Amino acid sequence: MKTFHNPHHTLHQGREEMFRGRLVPCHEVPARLDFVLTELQRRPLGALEAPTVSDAELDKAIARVHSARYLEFLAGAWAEWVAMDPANAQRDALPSVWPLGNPHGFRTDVLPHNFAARLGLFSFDSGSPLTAGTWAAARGGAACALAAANELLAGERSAFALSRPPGHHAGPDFFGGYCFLNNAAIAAQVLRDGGLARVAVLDVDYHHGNGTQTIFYERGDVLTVSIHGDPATEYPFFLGHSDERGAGAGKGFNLNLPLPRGTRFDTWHVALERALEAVAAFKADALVVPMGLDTFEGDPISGFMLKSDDYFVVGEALAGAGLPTLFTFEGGYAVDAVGTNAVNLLEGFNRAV
Ligand code: OKP
Ligand code: ZN
Repeated sequence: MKTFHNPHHTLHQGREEMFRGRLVPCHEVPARLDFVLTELQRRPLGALEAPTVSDAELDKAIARVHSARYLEFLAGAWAEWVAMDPANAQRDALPSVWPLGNPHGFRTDVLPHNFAARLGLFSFDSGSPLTAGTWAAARGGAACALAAANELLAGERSAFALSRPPGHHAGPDFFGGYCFLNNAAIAAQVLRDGGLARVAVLDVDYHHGNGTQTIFYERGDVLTVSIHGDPATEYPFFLGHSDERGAGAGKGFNLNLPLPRGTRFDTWHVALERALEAVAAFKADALVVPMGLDTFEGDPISGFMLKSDDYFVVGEALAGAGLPTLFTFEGGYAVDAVGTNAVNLLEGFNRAV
């Protein structure tokens, strides 16, 4: 399994996020990726390289998933922020006003001139600081996803897109949940555009993959499945319930498997078996796994009880789908365990293929 790592990830380094009524140091830190890299060097799974994709190919892949007005905003946001006040260069931009809109509320069709208003229009929480290097880092992550997808299209059994910031909460035109570009969705779309008829996404992060669900909700060619903390109590709260089954051509092609906070591996594993049954019934040509390691018992912001050794079993079960499989790197905030847990999962996968 080849790993494509994002050499630009440290350019995104948020200072603080709004958390329970105050600003606290960001949970999503560069060290997370460094721990995975170190563990991969200790227990190699295959070649470890930076992606080499052309700017044109990358722009095209990103634009297949995200809207033009969102991308234009994201690419220019930091320059705008600093132009407003040179002192802003020392602080990150955090949204604080949102156009809550359903069904006859605020308008989202008119693009405000005001920067803070657009920052809110294109986001859904105050936990995701936009920094000087956010765009460059996120773009580097999309490049990893694209390179990994190309690897599968070339006939490889698996590939790993190792990047941060994560991606699965980012939607067609919004950021949030530490995510800016949806790497898993970009990879899935590249696989579709490369000729695969059906692609399944199986999200194993603790948090519901709301961005990915929204991107593919009305499509029957990409199955989205997510196992996550019940949104009744867990972030992102407003999506991820079991009655969300897709709409239009996508009806029947979204599956949510919410589990209560405190869930242990035996119960979690039953949900994984159900998820894999759905993937098999869909007759997918490839599998994309947004790999969050925040299901770990030691995770500081999550509530499942998986142990490090359980990730070997998760990897083995995923390999059992028998599909070309692409992993992205999502959550996992018990920083000094995230490398072990990620490589355990991937090693479990490798052993079983
Ligand atoms: C990202 B991923 C809101 C803070 C809530 C957000 C958790 C994002 C998890 N002010 N925390 O799915 O691991
Ligand atoms: Zn998560």
